[in-house]
Amino acid sequence: MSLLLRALPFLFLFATCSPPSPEEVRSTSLIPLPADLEVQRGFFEVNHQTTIVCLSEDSAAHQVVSRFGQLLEKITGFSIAQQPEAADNAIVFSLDAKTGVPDEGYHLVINEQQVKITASSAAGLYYATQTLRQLWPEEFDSENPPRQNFRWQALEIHDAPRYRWRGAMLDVARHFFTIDEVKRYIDYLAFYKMNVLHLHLSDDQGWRIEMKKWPRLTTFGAQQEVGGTTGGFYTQEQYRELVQYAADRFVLVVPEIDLPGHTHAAMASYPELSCDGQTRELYTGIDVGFSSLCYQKESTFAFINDVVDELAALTPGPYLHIGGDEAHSTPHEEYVGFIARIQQIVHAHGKRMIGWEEIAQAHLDSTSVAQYWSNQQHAKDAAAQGATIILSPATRVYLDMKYDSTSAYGLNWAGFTNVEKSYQWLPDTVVSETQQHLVLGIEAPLWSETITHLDEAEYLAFPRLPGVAELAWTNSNKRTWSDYRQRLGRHAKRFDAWGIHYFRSPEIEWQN
Ligand code: TNX
Repeated sequence: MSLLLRALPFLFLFATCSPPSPEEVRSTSLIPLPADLEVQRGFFEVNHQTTIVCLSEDSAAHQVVSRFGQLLEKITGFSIAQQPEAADNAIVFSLDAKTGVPDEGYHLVINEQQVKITASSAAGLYYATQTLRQLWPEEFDSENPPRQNFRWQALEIHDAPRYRWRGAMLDVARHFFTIDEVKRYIDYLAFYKMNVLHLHLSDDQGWRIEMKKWPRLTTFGAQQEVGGTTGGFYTQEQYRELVQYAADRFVLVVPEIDLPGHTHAAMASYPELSCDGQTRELYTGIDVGFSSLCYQKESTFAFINDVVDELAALTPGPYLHIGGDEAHSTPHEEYVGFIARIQQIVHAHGKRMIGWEEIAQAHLDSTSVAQYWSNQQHAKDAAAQGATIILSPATRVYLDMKYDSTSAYGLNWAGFTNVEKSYQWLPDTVVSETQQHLVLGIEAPLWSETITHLDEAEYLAFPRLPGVAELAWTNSNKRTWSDYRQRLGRHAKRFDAWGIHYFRSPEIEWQN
């Protein structure tokens, strides 16, 4: 049925009666926009007799359902019983690989009797719960929810993501972010159905993850950050906990150790990693491109091997990010040699190598991934080698770019990036049509030269991050800026409920 035909009864309803209910408004304000949404008449009321059902033996599915039940209990104040069988006044989850729902996708039906969710993976069930969260009143998502009944609009949604990589990067090296701050960032990603957190764990200014074999990387190399303030690092135990926290929210943590440039902090900690072997002070400025590990020393590769070994053991996913960007102090021949050897080391640990786009100048295996950020030719060269690609064009999705000349934080080397510019582009046009299958997805980096705490990160990430989530989830031919900006304006209440320090861009009519 065409959209117009489906909408007809409601157009009629609105023409003759009152404006749309808040429930209806929320169901047409989802971000990312679902693949297919049909708003229907009526409501499902969650009350003190509502129950929850999980029709699956799968333990991951049970975890999703239990956590959602706990969340419902917290926001309503009711005790929501779990039942074995579907019934009226129940929220029924079923996991069934045979229903034809795509991986990570879900089918959601809400009517007056029941809420029914079907998926072929636990991830799909989880994304359905994130949709349900966006459908309940904004104030239920605050620290002090009202604890009472609420209603969901009757509707039917068929949904699945366009890209399997829906990522964000946080630079915890230029300025350090605490575990609690990173967890909060993960919460935001999960709410918008993003599934990768890439952590930039080392740079010239600091090394932020404990390495048991190279302890001075953190006992010395993590002490400071940009501007000379106190830095910090994650112990392996804390990092493991973070990885688990993310996994519980279907977010994969991808660690990055930047090599062979952006390594001043490593060389300051261990002078033998540099060619001149000299002692170095920690660096607290924001220049790039001045440091390089020493290619001529075999011990450099023993170091890299140790680091990859410890990181691989901390990483459940298949990817390790090895940086590779802006190695302006590494001669070209050495750079190419570095990437080839690092790729081997990563493989030897059973992982796939990701690097910034410059790695396309080296020989890439088809398991490797190049992260495009500035030079489209690098993306094409990587694809020509059969490597896969992550799209992070700086002019669109670098969340550290200022919105305009008045922005309180951010850089502007890639130009000002307002909300519309960040949203209005076609990811499908970066590489040729025949190479689309090589595009893993989209990632929004947030570099931290100008931001010191989460509230400042929020100013840059909100409201652009939800737009990136939609670019990665929703097909380009379904999206329009005029529709998106309406929906985004209605997320202001949500931001307020969470206490997010978002930028009130004048491009958006904020509805709060
Ligand atoms: C470029 S993009 C960098 C980072 C900076 C960033 C600032 C890339 C791979 N490298 O070192 O932090 O610009 O926007």
